[in-house]
Amino acid sequence: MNKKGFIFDLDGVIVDTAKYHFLAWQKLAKGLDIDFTEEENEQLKGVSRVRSLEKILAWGNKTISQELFNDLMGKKNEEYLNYIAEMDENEILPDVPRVLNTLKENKQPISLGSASKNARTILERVNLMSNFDAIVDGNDVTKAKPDPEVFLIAAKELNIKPEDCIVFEDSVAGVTAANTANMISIGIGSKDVLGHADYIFNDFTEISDDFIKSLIEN
Ligand code: B16
Ligand code: MG
Repeated sequence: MNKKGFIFDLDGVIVDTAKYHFLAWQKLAKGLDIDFTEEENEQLKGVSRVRSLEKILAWGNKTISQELFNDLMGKKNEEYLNYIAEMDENEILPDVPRVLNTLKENKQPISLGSASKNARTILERVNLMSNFDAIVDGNDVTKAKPDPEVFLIAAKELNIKPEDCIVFEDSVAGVTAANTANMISIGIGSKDVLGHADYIFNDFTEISDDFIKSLIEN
């Protein structure tokens, strides 16, 4: 049987932690007198913690000391950790377990490819650790999405060529990273946001087992 590398982003693909990132950043931004829109928040999806704060400060035209910057990063993460501490299996997005099972039944290698430094904690909370042959996250990369580094490391760990990898992504930056890595990109979300993906679905309920099998075979 053909072997492809299936790489899953975490936030917004397996679980909806994007909403917790948004809440945590929004609280912090308010404290700095910065307001940002839902549309601007799209630009923070898949983007590293450092880069996210840089963007928020730029939107508010604020410059701060390195010390305060580090302090704010710590505060944001504390806030975010409070949210994820409450997570359990109920937060896994619909039909993600079915797709993971189909891949397992067809003996396909699976990796996580997330920008988050909290990825392992989240996978443990929702009890999905054992589904992954490799986990590549924000602790393993030096360059954040849209740089393809995270996905290229995942391909290497799975021992599959980049052009034989398929990436599930909800973010603009992540789809760009997958395309740059020469992988097939599957956007999970709206066509208006992820128009540059090879395929786009609103969520995993729209992804049939037959479609997964066609990805394996072609
Ligand atoms: P952390 P993903 C990304 O995860 C999030 O989409 C992004 O909003 C966040 O800033 C980034 O992880 C870093 O997360 O602060 O937990 O290290 O979508 O790549 O799984
Ligand atoms: Mg994401």
